[in-house]
Amino acid sequence: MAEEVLDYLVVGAGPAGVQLGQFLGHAGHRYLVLEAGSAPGHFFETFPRHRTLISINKKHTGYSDPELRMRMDWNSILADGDDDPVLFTDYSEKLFPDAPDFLRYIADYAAKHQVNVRYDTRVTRIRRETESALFVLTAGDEEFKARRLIMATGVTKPYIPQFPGIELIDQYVDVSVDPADFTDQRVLVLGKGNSAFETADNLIEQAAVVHVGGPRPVKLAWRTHFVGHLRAYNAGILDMYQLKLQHAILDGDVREVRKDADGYHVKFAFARADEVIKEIRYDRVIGCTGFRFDAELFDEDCRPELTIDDRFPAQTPDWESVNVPGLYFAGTITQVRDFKKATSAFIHGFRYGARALAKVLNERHHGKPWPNTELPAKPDALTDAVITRINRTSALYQQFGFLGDVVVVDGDTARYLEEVPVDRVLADPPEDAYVVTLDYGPDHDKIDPFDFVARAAQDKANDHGEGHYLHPIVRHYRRGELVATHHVTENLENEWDKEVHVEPLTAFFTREM
Ligand SMILES: Cc1cc2nc3c(=O)[nH]c(=O)nc-3n(C[C@@H](O)[C@@H](O)[C@H](O)COP(=O)(O)OP(=O)(O)OC[C@H]3O[C@@H](n4cnc5c(N)ncnc54)[C@H](O)[C@@H]3O)c2cc1C
Repeated sequence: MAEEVLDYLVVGAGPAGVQLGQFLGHAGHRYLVLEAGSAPGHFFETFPRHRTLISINKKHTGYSDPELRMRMDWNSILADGDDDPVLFTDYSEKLFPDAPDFLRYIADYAAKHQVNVRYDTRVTRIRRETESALFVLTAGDEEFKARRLIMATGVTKPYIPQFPGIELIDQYVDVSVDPADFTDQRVLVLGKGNSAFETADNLIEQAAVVHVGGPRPVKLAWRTHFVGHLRAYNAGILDMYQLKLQHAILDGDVREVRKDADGYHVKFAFARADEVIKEIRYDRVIGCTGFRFDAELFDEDCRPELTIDDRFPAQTPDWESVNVPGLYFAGTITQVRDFKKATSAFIHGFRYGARALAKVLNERHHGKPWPNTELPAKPDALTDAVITRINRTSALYQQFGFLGDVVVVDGDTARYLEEVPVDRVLADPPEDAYVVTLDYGPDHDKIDPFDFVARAAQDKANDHGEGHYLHPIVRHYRRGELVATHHVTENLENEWDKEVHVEPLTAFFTREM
């Protein structure tokens, strides 16, 4: 192996690395996935700690179209050229499934597709040869070489904020998950992401007081539409807070933690109240402050630049490192591209990102253009193509505003390209192009989700208006400049095939062409 030079090395056999392996293999590239664990999906052997996935597994949809079913199946990964895919919905009946079911699923996927993974192989150093620019990865006493490297390592290190006493507190990664260990205790959970609320939710019956604290106010997923914000599923503590049942949410920063025989003494600076800093006593403090990418493996001369508090690798619209050519990223670490907006942090988002990355690699390194179909550059033909896609696509539905279909017009013909990152299109814009996305309207996260007056856009032609809820948007760009936007009106059941959807769209294309 030492002397073999591969087209691609992929580090990590989580859902992203395994799926990418399948795509690379199917395209005929020479690749190898290196995985520290003994089986695929190693992350899910430990996480989520409370063993329930937050990704929806809606098995019963009433849809027969497999593409539509994927809109409700957030855990299956994709496979290129497979008409009979392995689907997670066959592994669990539960809407919020158990992590061990995902492990069974991903092992079967990897076996079915014979994904080329070397298990029990932890990469400890990544360097780049000066002359050849090859990536050289060290694992144990072996070296692996490739022209290109794809990091699909997930978030491997806890992100730990710094304040005096941080070393005294428990951490999400290894704290007890048995509520009995917290009976009648006062517990502070630090952080306001899903791991914090998952931890708090697990304790609300048994602990006397649970405070969830962090600098930013709680954001509700059903308002922001971001899956990583607080989900109704974990919101029991919010209910108890609002009903004055001891548990509470605190907005502010921990300044210091001290520990003595009486427990933990936490100096908490409240963000909103005038009391500013208050010392509160707890029996336990648990840090649930998120995770980050580990760049320490890389030698300094090929270490990727980091962003967002140094938590993630900075990436171009091609998922390439901004400072290390040939180094790409896949999986949850691609969430920097649509941070806290769309779904690249989660399987149901990055599975489409990984599929698009495979197309990017084919285009950039193997001379294969982005797959496209040709159609007449006529309003009716464009309308037909767009209406057909928006009524089926799962990729644009999940990766709202981030992936788009692109119609490139050139004289009498047009080319239709599916699922291109919107920022990639705009980075190198064609002369004349339409970008089709599904998206929420502007300020959608500022509107009360239960204010039905504000959301009355449904099924009214709103050529000039903007729906708040998920709906198709067609934007016309000339040489990268936005010249016109059309909103296809909202529909309760996401069926955009009525006259009210089709006719205004045709009129839009007629005006613009
Ligand atoms: C607490 C928590 C709960 C989550 N729950 C969900 C959920 O329910 N649904 C969902 O869609 N997303 C969830 N996520 C988001 C995300 O973690 C998962 O979608 C998924 O694990 C990401 O897949 P991945 O392939 O990018 O990375 P991972 O699944 O983390 O896979 C990375 C792989 O790389 C391997 N690896 C790392 N470093 C090395 C190395 N140096 N050498 C060799 N191998 C290495 C690891 O062993 C691992 O197998 C959660 C995240 C957190 C933090």
